[in-house]
Amino acid sequence: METLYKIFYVFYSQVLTNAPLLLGLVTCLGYILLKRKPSIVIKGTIKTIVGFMLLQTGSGVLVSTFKPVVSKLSEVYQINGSIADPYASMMSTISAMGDDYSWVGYTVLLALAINIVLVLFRRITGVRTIMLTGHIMFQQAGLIVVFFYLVMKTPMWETIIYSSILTGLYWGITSNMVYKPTQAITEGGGFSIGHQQQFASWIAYKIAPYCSKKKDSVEEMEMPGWLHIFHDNIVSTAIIMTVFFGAILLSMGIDTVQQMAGNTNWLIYILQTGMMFSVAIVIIVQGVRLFVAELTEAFQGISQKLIPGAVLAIDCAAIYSFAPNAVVWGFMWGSIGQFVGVGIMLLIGAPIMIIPGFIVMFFSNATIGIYANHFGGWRAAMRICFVMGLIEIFGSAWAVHIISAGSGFNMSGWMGCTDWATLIPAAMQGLAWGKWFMGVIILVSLIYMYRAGKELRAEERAEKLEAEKALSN
Ligand code: ASC
Repeated sequence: METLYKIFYVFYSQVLTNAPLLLGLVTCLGYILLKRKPSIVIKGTIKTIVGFMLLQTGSGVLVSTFKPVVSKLSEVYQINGSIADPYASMMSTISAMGDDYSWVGYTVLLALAINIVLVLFRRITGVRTIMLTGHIMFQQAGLIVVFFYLVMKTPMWETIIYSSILTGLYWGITSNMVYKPTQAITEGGGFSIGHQQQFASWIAYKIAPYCSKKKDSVEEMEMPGWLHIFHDNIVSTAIIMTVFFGAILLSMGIDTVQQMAGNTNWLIYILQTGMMFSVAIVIIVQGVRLFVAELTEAFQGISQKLIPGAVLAIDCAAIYSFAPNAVVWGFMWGSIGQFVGVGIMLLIGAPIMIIPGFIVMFFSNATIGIYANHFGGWRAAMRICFVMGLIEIFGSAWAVHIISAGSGFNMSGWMGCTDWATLIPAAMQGLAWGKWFMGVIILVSLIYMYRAGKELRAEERAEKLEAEKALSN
């Protein structure tokens, strides 16, 4: 067992959590299975790796530029509490579990196996998506494990088994739920999203059509006169984000802004910060275009020959190039929702406070914004993301409360992303009432699978019929 774990440790620390390499290997294997020429295999692998590294560079620019602004905001407004940030939550998990953190490694391994088994039996389960967003998998499995560890106080293997079942079901089912809407957004890209807000994105996809009568997309807004310049998303992002972050920065007072700007003049710093947002989006969009094109084609090799019918579930930013305006729009309204949420908690003197973190503000709401905008237009995206922003704050406080009430341990960070402020705290609350809730979760999952399986079989029959018709013609 020890040796197996060591092998796995090398795999996860060097490959599974290294998304560019992992996806590069997937492209490479896919093209080999499709028996493509070596030049295509090499070209595709490099483009996937470089494309994903570009995406990470863009995300890095965003996080390094805007995280300090959001942190400063909580410092100036003296908000103390748990920070809604995936990496802070990972740190809390590590500090809570100490030497037992290896339980998380076992859980990732077992949960991934469960996810793959669900896909292998896809004609029964209806699940075709495999979660492959390595760094997220560790953050998520960690939080589920820490919940059992601290609140349920279950012994090692019981913790690992319960956590793996929950995590594996979450990965397989939620990424499967957004497969069809993701296909619509990417015009048949052939992949799904496996990140932190698939359930919320699915809710957005379902309710968006009812949220607004007019379905005008934020990508095709009609602008009169000089406002036409907003049609160019590089320009619109730069202007909107300069005004948005300008307002946030100035609300802290010019002295604070000048202090953050260092030797740069505060006004120029605001302008540069706003422009930087656009820079990051351009880099992300460019990177996504590179690797999505390769991965989509190469993965057919795997879904035809290795794991039949499988679909990859990858990082949320993989859909950003398909709707760059919705990214900015969703982020903006989600952050406003979060700020209002914090304001309400301060007003009512809530005993648990949540400090907004930039990663959640941006990636969760931008992603939900794309689904809401695609299926309900910009008004729906605005309304849904605003509400999701509120929920991200209240739901995170709920999660932190469940853990501290059940164990006395204060999580200094919680994930904060939308599913982790809705679905997961709900599951945790049920489990805190009793282990019998595990049965409820499994029952709900089975009902989902029964329906999804039926749908998938019908789809396959239709495809077969069509193929037969084409043959006989
Ligand atoms: C997260 C997280 C990240 C980002 C990234 C978005 O939730 O932990 O590093 O989002 O995956 O591309």
